[in-house]
Amino acid sequence: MALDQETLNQLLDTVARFVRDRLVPLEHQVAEDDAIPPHIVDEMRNLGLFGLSIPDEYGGLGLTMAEEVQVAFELGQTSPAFRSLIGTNNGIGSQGLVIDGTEAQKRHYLPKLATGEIISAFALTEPEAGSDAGSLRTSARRDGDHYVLNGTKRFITNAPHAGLFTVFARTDPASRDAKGVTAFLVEAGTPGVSVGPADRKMGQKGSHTADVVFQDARVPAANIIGGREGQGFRTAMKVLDRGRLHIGAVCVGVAERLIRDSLAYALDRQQFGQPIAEFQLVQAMLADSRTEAYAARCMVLETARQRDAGRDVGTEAACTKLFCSEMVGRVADRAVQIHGGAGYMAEYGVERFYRDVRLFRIYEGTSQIQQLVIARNMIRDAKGGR
Ligand code: COS
Repeated sequence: MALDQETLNQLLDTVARFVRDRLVPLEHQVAEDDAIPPHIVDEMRNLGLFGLSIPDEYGGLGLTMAEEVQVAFELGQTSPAFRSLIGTNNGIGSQGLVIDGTEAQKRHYLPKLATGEIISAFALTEPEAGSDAGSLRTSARRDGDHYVLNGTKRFITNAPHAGLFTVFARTDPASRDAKGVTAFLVEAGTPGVSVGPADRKMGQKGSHTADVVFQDARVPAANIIGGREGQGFRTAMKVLDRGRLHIGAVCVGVAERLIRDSLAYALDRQQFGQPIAEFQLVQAMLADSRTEAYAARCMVLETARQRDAGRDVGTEAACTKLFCSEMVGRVADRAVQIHGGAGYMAEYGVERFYRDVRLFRIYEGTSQIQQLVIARNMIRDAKGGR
């Protein structure tokens, strides 16, 4: 149920202040140390940030999508690594359970995810299965009341911190496509589950990804999300539809931050006897960035409202992810350009954002996958399908 406007405004204001006063001053340190200080993680827990999207009957804030994206606009105003830590519990790590889990599964796990007591991760991608997620090879063989999992998952966000994985594995060995895939809830301590060393990445330092390896890991049959085999791929797609909208909102937040910093710099930096903001070629970059960020914000809000109204927004979520992630790439590029030499230097932080935002065009579906989803849905609709 939607919050009343005053409560929502209070929440947005609290998050904005937390970002400005607590997170922004730590951006450089987090990138240098490749770690978020534990006291900041505790503060995030106390603010309820791990449970934004988890229904209130399971201990979360139960935000609607339209409310959640507004929080994401605020969280986007700082290094994406901070958002990434809470991102999986609110998004891909919990939503499979929220959308398709059984009541018992929800009662068991969601309260701990909502408080951040456990961090969750979404284990879909594999060394040989990225965009073609339906071709995944991790196997789950039935053995009495258990399934035995074998395989490797790759680039799994928050894997080094996770207490719970949503793992997509093939239960039908005869299948090669999406139909034979099942989603399992796998606890990190399960014998046979191991996490590799953290990957070294281009950006988003402080957020960690790693391989997750399953070697004869025995998982109770009761941990199949929703209790039925063969539903896993659909669950993954539903989770990603939602996740793509959230990522779009984060892109808007980052873009707005970069535009603010670029404008402040352009007003301050003097060349040829005046602030560079007075030059029309600089103004054009500021105006293009502002226009695109505004368009992106409107797309996110409209799609979120449509989703809250119960519409299938698979196409619109893909449009939003595509536009917002490409948009923030252009905005970050212009931010570097407006900052000139300073934009290239680490101490100003703009180059860090430039590297950080590159990921948005890749994860939760590349731009090319979004294009493919949009066009396929257009063709399906034209033919009178789903
Ligand atoms: N919501 C619900 N169900 C969906 C769906 C959606 N958005 N999209 C697809 N499905 C269902 C289909 O209806 C189909 O079910 P039926 O067989 O019962 O009809 C099933 O899922 C398989 O769908 P499809 O045939 O479209 O699967 P494909 O293998 O062709 O793959 C793409 C589709 C490419 C869109 C998918 O693999 C994809 O999104 N890849 C990118 C993965 C990704 O984002 N990875 C990032 C890693 S997570 S950070």
